[in-house]
Formats: sequence, C-alpha cells, structure tokens
Amino acid sequence: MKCRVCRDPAVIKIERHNANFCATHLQRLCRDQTAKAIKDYEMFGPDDRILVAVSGGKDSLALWDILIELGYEADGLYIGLGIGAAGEYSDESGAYARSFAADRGLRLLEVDLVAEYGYDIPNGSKAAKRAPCSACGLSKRHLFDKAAVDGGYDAVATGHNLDDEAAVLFGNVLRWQTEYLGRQHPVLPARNGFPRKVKPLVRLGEREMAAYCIVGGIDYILDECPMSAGNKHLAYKDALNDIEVMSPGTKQAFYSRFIDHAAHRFVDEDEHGDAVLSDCISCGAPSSNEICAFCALVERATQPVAAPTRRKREKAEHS
Ligand code: Q46
Ligand code: ZN
Ligand code: ZN
Repeated sequence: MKCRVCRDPAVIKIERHNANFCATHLQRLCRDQTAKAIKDYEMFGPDDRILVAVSGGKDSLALWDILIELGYEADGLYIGLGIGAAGEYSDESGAYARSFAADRGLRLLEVDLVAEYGYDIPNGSKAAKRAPCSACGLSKRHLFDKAAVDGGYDAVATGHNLDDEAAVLFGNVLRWQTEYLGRQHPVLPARNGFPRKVKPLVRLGEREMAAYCIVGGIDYILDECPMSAGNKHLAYKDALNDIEVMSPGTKQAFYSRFIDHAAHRFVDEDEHGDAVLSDCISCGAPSSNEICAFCALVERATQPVAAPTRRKREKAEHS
C-alpha cells in the first residue's frame, strides 16, 4: 500500500478518495480539506479570532491543531461537565485538553459547571427532568456563546466531522424535521446577539481525524462519553457506514450535495431564526423568554431533589 502522492508506505486507505496516504500526506490532506471548507463556506478570514470548543476528544483537538497549523489565531474552551463516576470522565477529558494546550503554548479557557453553576450533567439533567444530552447540549451552547461574546471572538468552531453531520442529516431526513434541516449548514451566521458558529471538519471523516491525531502525536480521550449509550445518532452512523462500504463516497455526497444544493430551501423553516429576542433578566443573554433556557435549566438543576412521596416509596419497596 503506497501513498498516492509520494509512493512512500501508506498509513491509511481512504475509500471515498480511492487512495492511500502516508503520514505526511494524510496531515496535508486534512489541513487542505479544512482550508477548503473554511474558504468554500466563507467560515472566517485570516484575521478573525476563533474560539475552538475543545472536549479532549480527537475531533476537537485535531481541529485546534489544524487551525493553528493553517495560521489562525485560535484559543480553546473546555467545559467541565462533571460526567462519569465522581466526574472522572470529564476530569480525564479536561486533562487531555490541558496537556494539549500546555505542550503547544496555546490558550485554553475553562468553565466548570459544578464550581461555577452548581450542577453536573448526570444529576442536573435528572433534577431538571431532561435527557442528559439535551441538558448537556443546552449548557454547552450557552457557555460557548457567552465565552465567545465576552472574549470578542469572531466565531466558535466545533469539531463536528462528516460522520457526525451526515448522521444528524440522516436522522432529520428520516423524520422530515425540516426546521432542523435549515440549521444544518456548516456556518450559522452571527445574529440576534449570538456569535457565528462554524464546523470546519465537515469534509473529513472520523477515521481520518483519529489517524491525524495518531500520526501527529496528539493524545486524546479514547472512551466515548458514558452518557452517549442509546444515542440514536450512533445507530444512524452505523447505518451510513454499512451503506458506505457498499458504495464508497455516498456519505460525502449525501451531506455535501444537501448543503450545496438544498439546505438553503429550509432556512425559512427555522422558526427561531429571525425571532425578536430580548435580554434574559438573569444573565443578559439573548432570549425569547424573560429567562433564557440556560438560566431556567440552572434553576431546576440546582433544586434539591424532592424526597419521594409515601406512595412512591411504598411502590419502590414492593417492586
Ligand atoms: S458529552 Fe454531553 Fe455528548 Fe455526553 S452527555 Fe451527551 S451531549 S454524549 S457530545
Ligand atoms: Zn506521501
Ligand atoms: Zn439567562
């Protein structure tokens, strides 16, 4: 197996390009594909300051590395979510993010949910009666937006890759959730007081991102989030991978052609897109209600869990 570019021994075969790549040319491919996505979708310019949402996983660390290699000014933000037994999954993820930043002299901002807001995702989501990923997504979105606005960043960049985005698109299409289809574009412009959001890795798959980290000596947390079990997107990814084996390139075509030719048709379906917002009376963030969804979540997540009623106790004892 030889590299398509230099004929040295290859480290990866990428079926959808019908080509093999050595370590050097895999790195170049990943950087070129990211640069192409940034340019084609007009994500940001050379003088923009970028805030990278860093989880300690392969995608976000690879993204941060690539942006720095491409010459962008990019800081990271890690949010401690308190996930895992005694928060240990989050502690470990944070350690990878910190050591990546320290080794390269990069600036990593941090927010800790427990220390600063009084709840973690496993317990807070239960108290607020929300699915963990829903409470987690809401918390992360709010805190990334806030950090970007407070820090004067021009865009928030996340490490969503082609597999992630194709799986979300697949799920939205299966159920024809047209209001979500309008928000699948890899660039959401700044509006209503929210910062611009971009996904520069949409031309790269999960395997390439893992290989990019391995050949570049980027250590990342290998375990999936323990709360992701049962997540429908994992099943959608598996289904798309089966199709990809039969027909390499389908995943990329499914996603890119939708974005390039059809996504604009659904923008008006996003009912929140042009809503007139006021300031949350608690935190000042843009909100369609008096209190924003995040502050409402914090309020519910930090409420002491009510003791079970006598009826529930008796039911539990007899079950
Ligand atoms: S971290 Fe959070 Fe993910 Fe874990 S709880 Fe769900 S949303 S799966 S990207
Ligand atoms: Zn090569
Ligand atoms: Zn608020």
